[in-house]
Amino acid sequence: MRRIFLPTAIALLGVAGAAQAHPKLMTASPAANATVAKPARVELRFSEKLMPKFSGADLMMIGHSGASHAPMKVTATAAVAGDGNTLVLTPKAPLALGRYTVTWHVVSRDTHRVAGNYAFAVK
Ligand SMILES: [Cu+2]
Repeated sequence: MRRIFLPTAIALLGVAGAAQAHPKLMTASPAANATVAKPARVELRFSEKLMPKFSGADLMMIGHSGASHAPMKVTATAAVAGDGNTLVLTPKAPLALGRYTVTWHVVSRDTHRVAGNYAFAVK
């Protein structure tokens, strides 16, 4: 029975996916692979309104002084800004010199989940 209905379900999902837009990362600050002076926050602006409850990001330090190390989580709070489209990650303390990764996940109001990650450096 399952085998008969599964293709139909997949076809329906395909149609729903095409009709509604997935949230797309439009701009990031710091930008991917950028080297910046101590940023006060990380801002990720998406093409769709986000559901704050299901959207977040982690900031990891992955190296400094020219050497890599095991990812160390940076204490930070993630929140969706007033525009509804921007995920803001605010570190508790200023970021030390080094290399970082941002790993984000967002769910748009039409319930589509998208995730990604990128790296930047603080000089
Ligand atoms: Cu470090």
